[in-house]
Order: sequence, then C-alpha cells, then structure tokens
Amino acid sequence: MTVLTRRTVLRALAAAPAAATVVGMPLVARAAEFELKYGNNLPLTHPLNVRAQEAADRIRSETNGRVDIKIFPNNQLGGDTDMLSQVRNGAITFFTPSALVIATLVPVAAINAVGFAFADYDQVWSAMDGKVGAHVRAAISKVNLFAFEKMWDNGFRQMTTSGKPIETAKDMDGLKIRVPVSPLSISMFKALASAPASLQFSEVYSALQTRIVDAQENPLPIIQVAKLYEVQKNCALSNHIWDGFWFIANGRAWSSLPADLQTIVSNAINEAGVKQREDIKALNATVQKDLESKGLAFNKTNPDSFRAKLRDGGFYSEWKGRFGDEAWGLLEGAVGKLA
Ligand code: X2X
Repeated sequence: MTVLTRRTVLRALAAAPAAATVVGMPLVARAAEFELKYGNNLPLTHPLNVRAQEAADRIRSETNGRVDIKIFPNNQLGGDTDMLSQVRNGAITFFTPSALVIATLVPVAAINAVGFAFADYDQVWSAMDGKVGAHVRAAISKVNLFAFEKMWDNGFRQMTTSGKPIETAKDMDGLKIRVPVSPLSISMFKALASAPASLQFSEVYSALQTRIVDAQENPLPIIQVAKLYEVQKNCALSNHIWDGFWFIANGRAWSSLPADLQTIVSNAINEAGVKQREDIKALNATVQKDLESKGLAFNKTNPDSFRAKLRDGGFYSEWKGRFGDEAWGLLEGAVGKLA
C-alpha cells in the first residue's frame, strides 16, 4: 500500500511539469505587449458590447496575443464625463461616447443630433460614412483623439414618461426630462419648452425611480437593456434625434501602436461596428413588442408640431450658427433643407 501510494505521488509530481512543458503554458500568464482598456456606458447585453467583445477576441488572435483589449462595460470605470477624461489622459485607450457626449469636447460632433434631421437609416449611414462623418472625425483628431471610421449605432431616440403620454409638442411644456450631458440636448428640450436636466447615463435609472425626473429619451434597445421600462409607463415614438457612438482611441496610445497592429485593430473594430448596426436593425423589428409585453405603452407622434416649435424657438438658426456653414451645409446636403 505504502509503495503504491508513493509511486502514485511520484508519478503525479513527475507528470505535472511535463504536462505544462508540452502545452507550453507558463505558470503565470504573460502580459500582452499592449494591454488596452476600453470603457463604455452600456450593459453587457447591448449589441455594442457583444460585438466589441468579438472584435477584442479577433484582435487577440490575429495579433498572436500582442494586443489584448479588456472591456469595462456598464460605467464600471465611471460615467460618461469620467470616461471622456480618462480616454483623453490615457488612463483608458478606448471609449465609445455618443455623439451627444463627445460634443462637450468637440462641439461639431453633435451635428447628427439636430432635431428631426434624418428621415431614415439610408440617410444616416450615407451621411456618417460620407462627408458629415469625415468632417466630425477631422474635428475629433484635433483634440488628440482618434475616431475609427465606422460609427456604431445607438438609434433614433424616443421619449418615455412616467406620467401622461406625449402626443404633440404641447405635451412637452414643463416636462422634467433627463437628457445626456450635452449642450444640444439641453437647447433642444428648452426650445420645446420642457425642463431638461443633464445626467450621465449611469444615473438615469435611479433618477427615474426616485422621480428626480419624470421622463427620459433614448432609443428602444437602450430602454430594453437598461430596463427603463420598469420605471416608465409611456413611450412616444418621436424619432427626434438620431444618435450613434464614436469608437475613439487616445491619440498617443493609438499612434504608438505599430502600423501592422493598427491595421488589425481598425479592421476588426470597423467590421464589428458594421455588424452592430445590423444587430440594432434586427432588434428594432422586435423590441417594441417586447417592451409592450413588459408594460410600456406606445403611441406614435407626428413630427410637425415638434419641428414648428423648434423653428419658432430659434433652435435651427441657433445651431446653424454654432455648427457653422460648412458643417450645416454638409448635413443639409445629406438630408435636404432644414427648417
Ligand atoms: O446616455 C444616454 O442616454 C445614451 C446611452 O443614449 C448615450 O450614451 C447618449
């Protein structure tokens, strides 16, 4: 018995290092040459995180482990404003701010969010993959951030309330509505005569739950993954803003990546972005039914009364001036004359 036990133990001891050698696994995992952090504000279940994880896996394998991107979803590293300063100072390498949010730093980035500018996704992608997007990316590069070519989809924003439904622009009067930390959103909802409050996305659920605000506005997939239907009753299909995420990188970190690695990373991220757009498109076909089954009531709205109120409130002329003739001209080139 003793002999057998000893022999078993000895065999096991001998086998362990041998097995490790055969598999070639060091006992302590070696750090990748480029360990890069990516932070975002969305739950793991959102297509943005699903596709970003795919891209990170692809990048690790195509660079033979040299580039390892670790994702910190769901505001783990702080809210939008925090992550924006982290990507600027290099504490994180990647961030996906909404156009509304990066506009606090690069004002022209909010150009796609002009109220009721886009009629549909064909107009959106031809503008953002074309001249409007190129104009914004050039402006982003001036603050030492690198924006990947393909914007990711957030969606057409819709309004939800805990009180009565929003049927026409009149129902906006005095409405306490949460908007992102974004000068354009504040200006737009003020022009609609409501009482907007800027809050980071990380604060939205609890602000609705505790009734600090009565309403919010977001694309339906966000309302779904962030479970905002638990704290809201009605949803007006207003399509008032089309919003997307810029996938951005810290400029210094990006330019210190060797060119061959840059190519692998940007191909993977841009291709994941295009797939993410398709995911949102597919989701758009089913999300309303799902939200209805969870108790959210829907109504359609006609954009005319909203547009008229924005026009009369000076919203379009103000933002034409703030964006400048060049950017405004590019937007009108894509969507037609605005107000
Ligand atoms: O904060 C929001 O509302 C969100 C998730 O849509 C953005 O990131 C702008």
